[in-house]
Amino acid sequence: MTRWTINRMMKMGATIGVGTVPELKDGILAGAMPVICIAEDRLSCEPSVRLLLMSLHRHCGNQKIELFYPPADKTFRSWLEQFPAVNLNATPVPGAWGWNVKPQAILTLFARGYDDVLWIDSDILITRSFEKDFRGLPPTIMVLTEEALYGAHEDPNGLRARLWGLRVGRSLPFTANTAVLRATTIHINLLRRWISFLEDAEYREAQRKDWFERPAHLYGDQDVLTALLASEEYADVPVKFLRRGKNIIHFFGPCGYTVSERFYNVVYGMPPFIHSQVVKPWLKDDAGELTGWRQPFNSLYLQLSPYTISARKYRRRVSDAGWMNATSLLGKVLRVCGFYYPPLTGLPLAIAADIFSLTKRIFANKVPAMTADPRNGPPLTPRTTVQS
Ligand SMILES: [Mn+2]
Repeated sequence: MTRWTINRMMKMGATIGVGTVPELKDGILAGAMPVICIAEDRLSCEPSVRLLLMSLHRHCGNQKIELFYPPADKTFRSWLEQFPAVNLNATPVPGAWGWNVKPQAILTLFARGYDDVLWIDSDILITRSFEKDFRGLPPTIMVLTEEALYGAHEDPNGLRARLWGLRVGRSLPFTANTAVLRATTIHINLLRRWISFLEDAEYREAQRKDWFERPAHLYGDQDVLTALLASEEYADVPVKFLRRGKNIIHFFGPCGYTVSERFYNVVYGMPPFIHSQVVKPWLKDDAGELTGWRQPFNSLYLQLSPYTISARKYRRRVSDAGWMNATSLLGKVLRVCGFYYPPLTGLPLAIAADIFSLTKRIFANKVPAMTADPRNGPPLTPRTTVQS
């Protein structure tokens, strides 16, 4: 990237708040890495926070990390001393509520003088360095991940923007999943707008309902960001999607780790991020919540989770590693047959799940597709600001 390109990008940059363009520019030219931001407010999720920090340290060395973790006690604080690059904030993120914490946390760090932030969900495990994906990245680019492969994977013709009543400026190739999210001070205006939408009464009301009762644009915070990025106002924000399988595994449900993703990983190696989306194996109650006719399948599949298999590397460094064990004989057998190698453990189940979902798709194509009524939105004018 040339200095000319950066100057041009800076001219394109929208609202700049705290943090100055020259500083940001110097950082990018120097190939600086964004500061990593992690926030968790549940004591029950401390096992995943510890695993994330251990795996970050193992693969990314002394990368600067800002951790928001209000339940931090004396034991946690002394354990944390082995990671000098981690700054503990034992206070809640200002203005955050429930899951809705990401834009607030990132803006808090901007206010402290950081200008380039990489949010990582606390339910992610790092398997290798991801520096090459972020070092020296143009500051205009927002990095997100492709949503997990399930019903909400797509955002056809700016569906979420239309449901919010926004004019559609582009159609994103997938719904944005914000488990990994890079933003710079150039995106301050967008982040503030994201917060204002999260404060919307309709959104807040929807969060009190079950997932299946919520409309697509009110599922969660990432659906709101998807709507904004597809809207005319923010259609010029360049977006880079980290791809499912290649850059991240969203282990969620039977399609959480497909056969093609597994083959890709066998050939090219594991992606740097493994996301234990929705079901958290370290929470005993969560694993027990699996119900219905798919329960035995899902329970077995969870024992073969790439997150859990990869977490086993750290089992001697955690106080309770019991949840990392397989709970059934079949689970143990499949782990051994797969050589405890994440792409292979669970492969037989992934084949079955892929065949099932393919069959479902073939039958679904025979009935008219269900589409939401657009409340608003002109014909699409596709833009070319999405990279993947
Ligand atoms: Mn998550």
